[in-house]
Amino acid sequence: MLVLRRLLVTVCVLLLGTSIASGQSDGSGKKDSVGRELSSDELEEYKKDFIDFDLNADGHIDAQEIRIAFKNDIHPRELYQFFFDVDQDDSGTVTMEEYIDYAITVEG
Ligand SMILES: [Ca+2]
Repeated sequence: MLVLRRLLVTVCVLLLGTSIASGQSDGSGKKDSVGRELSSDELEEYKKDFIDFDLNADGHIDAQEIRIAFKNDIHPRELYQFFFDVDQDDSGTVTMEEYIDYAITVEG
């Protein structure tokens, strides 16, 4: 009985997820706890995050800026992994767009 309940819940979540993902977006960015639609609050938060990292405010986060932000308390492998995950065009730096895309997948 419990398993069935859990399955049903899972199916409901999946259905909700797909209908939101494939559903027509009205572009208003309405907040939904299940959906991946980004609220403007979240977007602002990610933007602020990005700006905190982007020390010289050139619109790109580079490895040096991340090292400084983490006060050198980041393993080179972690740094490499971060860029591997986030730097979609392999430019060696992270743009705000790339950062937000990444933040959405991690948080969602
Ligand atoms: Ca920068």
